[in-house]
Amino acid sequence: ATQTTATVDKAQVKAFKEQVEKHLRTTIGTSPVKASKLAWWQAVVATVNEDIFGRLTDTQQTHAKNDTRAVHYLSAEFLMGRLTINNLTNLEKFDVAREALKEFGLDINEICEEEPDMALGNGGLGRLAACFMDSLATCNYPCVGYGIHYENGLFRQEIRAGKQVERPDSWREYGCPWEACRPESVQNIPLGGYVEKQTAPDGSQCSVWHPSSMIKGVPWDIPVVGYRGSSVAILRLWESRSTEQFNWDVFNAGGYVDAQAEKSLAETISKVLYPNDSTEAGKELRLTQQYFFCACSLRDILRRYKRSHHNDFSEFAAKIAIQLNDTHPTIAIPELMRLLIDEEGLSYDQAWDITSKTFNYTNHTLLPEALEKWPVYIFEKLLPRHLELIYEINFRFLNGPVEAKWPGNNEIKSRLSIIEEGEVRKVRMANLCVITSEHVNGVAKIHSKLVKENLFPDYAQLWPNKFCNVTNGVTPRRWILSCNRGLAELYNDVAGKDWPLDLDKCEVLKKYADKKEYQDRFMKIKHDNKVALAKTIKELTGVEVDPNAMFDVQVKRLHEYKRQHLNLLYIMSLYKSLLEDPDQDIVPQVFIFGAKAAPAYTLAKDIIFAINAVGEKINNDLRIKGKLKVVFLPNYRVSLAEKIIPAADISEQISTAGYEASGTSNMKFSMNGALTLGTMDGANIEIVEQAGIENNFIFGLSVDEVLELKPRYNPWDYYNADHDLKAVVDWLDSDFFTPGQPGALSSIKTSLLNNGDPFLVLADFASYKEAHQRAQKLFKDKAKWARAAMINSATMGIFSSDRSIRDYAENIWTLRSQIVKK
Ligand code: DL6
Repeated sequence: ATQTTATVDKAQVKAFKEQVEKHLRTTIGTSPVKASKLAWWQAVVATVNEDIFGRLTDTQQTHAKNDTRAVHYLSAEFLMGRLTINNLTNLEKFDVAREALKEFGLDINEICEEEPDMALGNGGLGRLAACFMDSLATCNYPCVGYGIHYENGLFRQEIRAGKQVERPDSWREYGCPWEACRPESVQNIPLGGYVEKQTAPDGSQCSVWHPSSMIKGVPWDIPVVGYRGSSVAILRLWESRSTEQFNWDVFNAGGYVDAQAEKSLAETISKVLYPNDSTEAGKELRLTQQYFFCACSLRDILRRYKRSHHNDFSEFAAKIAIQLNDTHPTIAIPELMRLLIDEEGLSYDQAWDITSKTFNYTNHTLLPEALEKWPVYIFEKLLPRHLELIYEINFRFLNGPVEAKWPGNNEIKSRLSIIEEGEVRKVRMANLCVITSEHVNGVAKIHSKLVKENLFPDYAQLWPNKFCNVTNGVTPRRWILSCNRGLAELYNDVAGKDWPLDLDKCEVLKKYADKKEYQDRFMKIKHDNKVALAKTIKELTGVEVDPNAMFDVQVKRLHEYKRQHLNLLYIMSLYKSLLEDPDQDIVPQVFIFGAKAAPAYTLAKDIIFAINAVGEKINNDLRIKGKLKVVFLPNYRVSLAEKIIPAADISEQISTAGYEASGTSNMKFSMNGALTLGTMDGANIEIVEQAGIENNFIFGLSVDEVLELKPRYNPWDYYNADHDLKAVVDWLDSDFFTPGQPGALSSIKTSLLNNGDPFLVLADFASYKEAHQRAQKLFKDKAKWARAAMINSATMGIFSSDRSIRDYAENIWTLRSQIVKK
């Protein structure tokens, strides 16, 4: 967050200062002379919390009184990042806090650096959930976010000798001052054991679950402040603890000591976030995590519902909407059925009627390896009663709607069944979601089309109206207002101060896109951000970069489908051409990467190593006169993104078409005036619809072309036909970039040639190179570049997550916005 020139009310500064000092002394137990930066930060948070908690009570009272429908957003991930600057901004107190701290001789940005990122997510999916919480609060929708209070978030990445090393991320080592524990809402969750069939007095059969253990779920609430303090939403995260009854069998057998040892097992459940992005973990612990937080959340939902409706469940679905953020919380479906039938005494039909009107499911990926399937034997062991209910749901589905539509068609039945037959029988979680949910949505237009037509075509025939699209969005409060204060001020001047609530207002900047004065101002903001990022790059990597160079950025999880290796091949070819002709007139460029690889994803880690090795060589090669730099910023995370994105000239969005469901960094980059160099994939398509294809650099195969080419694709054809491409691919095999270690980068070549290049990297290489040439040419024309950057930034209104949330509220959740009364 950079400085603004806004004038600040002196009385407010004085009051804020007094509060901070009071908290420093009475909450933290220190004094201004002795306080560490951490203590100052804690005192600032305590000050801000005074504002937040009052507003939270007002919000909850308003929602309880109105008793309208509320959405419950179930997500295994919430990638919240840091909260201080965002909360100050949303409460419109940032400038006041900055001035108050300045009077203590402190720099607010330095103080806020003390805050650890809440990295409770892997990437896009978790960050989307965080943006949605901000928008739900800002748009005043009744809601609760439910997730897991992981003790360790996504790992901290270190780069040692060019290689990724994973270290634990203990984000609350010294406590998290934003969160409040709520012991009054603790839940006890049963697990394991067996199911006994019993005959009821009326002769009917019923199932009684005898769990073998209980886990305690302790809720931690994190308030999410809406912009201008509108309402305060709650993110409730569950921490697992052992109960005394954790293992009844061991206890009953007199095993006091053994039972204590087993305590740690219960506590393991919320210990760590699985660091897999786009691949299922398939581990027993992972299913236990999913079940644990869903079971806690549903009990919490039922408890609140029953406060005003007692045992009358007729209004349940009218009051409660539950959104499943991907398949991770699918187990909530049989758990709600179980709670309604076994604990509340409803019939199966009544329970199904409620459940199927309550749930909705968002799909975030088409990658087959990410669609969760759980072995039946794991269910038998952990959740035997749930498995029984899943069988029942499946039986009724296959013998009801499927039989009616396709009588006697066993092939279709086996495709649509929740159970996958085979050596290891599996539960297909996505099928359970689709069968149960009222609505199934994808996250960008093209993705939703593929979900309907390619992923679930039979279901779409059965229920065409179930499938819909909600294009993702990002919160402009964090992704412009908080992280790019210079640009925010420009928008204040041209669009008025309400643009963070209505991003369409920014479109007015288009009118100024041809005016030199505004172009200069816009590019000066960008330049200042680049100067700041250059400083960060130097601190983090030791590499000096020139802020006048073109900053070309690819920051996202490392995955073959995202094609960081395509980018790398291009950099190598550029370097090669510079070695051949060091005096050629090219635009100086800095290629900036940030990416974490899943710890077991070897090729992804090899690509990180390759980027670092190539960077090391290029950055130290005096022959190319600094025209090219390559930096890999370690430990990419939300707080680093906030520094990188405002400073980018080029946003690399280069996934194989059809593989990136939406992307959300693409939106953040465009909002901040970067031009997209990308494929027609995910939300890139909608971005260029808004900003104009002529103001971006689109290249590569389209979705249809990829689908057509894939079955007959032969990477060798491209390798043999393109001299430059062949040279750089072969370069990977040498020890040029890894002196003394020949073959250290060969796995990338192998993946491209011998393993079939599943993501068509070589097929898109020539077109990618040509797009870069277009980018360089435009960058040389400062006025034209400024115009294109301004148009990109001005036209991103539809990518505000407020728009996404309104789409969900109107088309999926049927929610009404509630004005919070003080
Ligand atoms: O919808 C949020 C985000 C999309 O923008 C990305 O395109 C997509 O890759 C990501 N999906 C996942 C998949 N994880 N699982 N399962 O993170 O979702």
